[in-house]
Amino acid sequence: MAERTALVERNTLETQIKVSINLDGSGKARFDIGVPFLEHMLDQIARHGLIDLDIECKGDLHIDDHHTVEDVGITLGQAFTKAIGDKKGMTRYGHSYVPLDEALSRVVIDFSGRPGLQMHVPFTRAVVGGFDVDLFQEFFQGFVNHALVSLHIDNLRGTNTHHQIETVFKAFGRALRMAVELDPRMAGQMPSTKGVL
Ligand SMILES: [Mn+2]
Repeated sequence: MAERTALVERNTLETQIKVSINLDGSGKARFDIGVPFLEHMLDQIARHGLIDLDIECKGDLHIDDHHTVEDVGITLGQAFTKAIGDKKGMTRYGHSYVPLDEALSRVVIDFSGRPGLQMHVPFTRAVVGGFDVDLFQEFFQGFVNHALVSLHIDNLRGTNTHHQIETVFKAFGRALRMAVELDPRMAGQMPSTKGVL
């Protein structure tokens, strides 16, 4: 099996980012981003997706977290596209429900080749861990636009904001794992009757 790894660098005047990824990893993670709550969430993707992730970002945090969060999402999406390659033998679809105490979220993903985001998370607070929760939409939109996926995110219930978003990221990690998994019964075929994705 070819290694499904990628290293992507993305440099703008606002952020300089390096993302290294291994889709068939064990959940090893290292982050040097400077936004601790985002790092805590990215760690969920690695751990629950069993994806190795190493992300460095020097961003314009003196302005706010916006460019950093959005651009990490973009670069992570680019790294997925590169690591996945031609999608032959890949499961393609993934979904997961994850609870955390009172909170429950569902994430459904399709590596369709077409970007689309439906994110329905009724946050009970505007800020969590010093982090502006509006930015999660920016993160996922950046990811979707560059990983070329349909992504449906629903927080079904929850009153604690930390729990609401942590269940989203854990479910996202598990849905990713399912979707990128190579299915030996597919014997290298494309997961589409069109023959391309
Ligand atoms: Mn937590």
